[in-house]
Amino acid sequence: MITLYKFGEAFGLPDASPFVTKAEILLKMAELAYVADFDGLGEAPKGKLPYLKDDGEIVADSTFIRLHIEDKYSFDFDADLDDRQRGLAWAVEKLMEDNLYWTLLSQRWMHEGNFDFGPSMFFEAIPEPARAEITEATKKRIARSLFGQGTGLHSEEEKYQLAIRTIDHAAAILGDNNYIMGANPCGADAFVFAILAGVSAKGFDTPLISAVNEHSNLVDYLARMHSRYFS
Ligand SMILES: N[C@@H](CCC(=O)N[C@@H](CS)C(=O)NCC(=O)O)C(=O)O
Repeated sequence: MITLYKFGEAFGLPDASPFVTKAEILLKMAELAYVADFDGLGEAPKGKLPYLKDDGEIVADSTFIRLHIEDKYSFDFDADLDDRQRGLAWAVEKLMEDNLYWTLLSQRWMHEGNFDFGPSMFFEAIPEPARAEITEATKKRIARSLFGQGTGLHSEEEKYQLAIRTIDHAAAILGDNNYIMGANPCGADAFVFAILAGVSAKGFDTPLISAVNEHSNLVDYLARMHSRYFS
């Protein structure tokens, strides 16, 4: 039996974390049955979600979950792609993980209004005064990771300049295709969907909502992916 450790639905998204959504879509693509567990963060081997347990074997990190599914279940997420397309799909996914994810983190956690609208809910169950202390410590930890990665060094304008360029290029790569690399979904679609849905989630104060919505092909793509994997 497979257990996927996740945060849970939030902000109108299948999960608060795009990496969890990626892992969930990968399981669905491979048609593997799984149960969700919402209490795994404290035991997470890498301190992050997602991870999964598959017949006692623990696999942490969404990309290692992909490799595990490929190896153990002989499932090829990119079966329709030639070697060059496989390389491009991997590059697109890793671009999104390295650029858009960090902008998402910054926009949710470092912007007071967005924090109050979004991530503050993660702390609601903690009684005061611990709640305020844990909230501040978590924000500081995330700020440090943003600085370490580099996105935290940029101004708001610079962060969004890079993110919008990534979104515009994603729209160009998608073009008239139904999925990022063609007529059928491939492994990269799992994160491309998750992160584009994440940065354009309604209710947050961010230019990335209009940056996504001005591309009708991206809007259609998000609806198509959502209906295919989460309806
Ligand atoms: N490289 C990891 C990234 C996972 C990740 O960053 N997860 C974040 C949520 S988006 C997390 O669990 N954070 C919890 C924490 O830092 O306490 C993957 O692909 O799974």
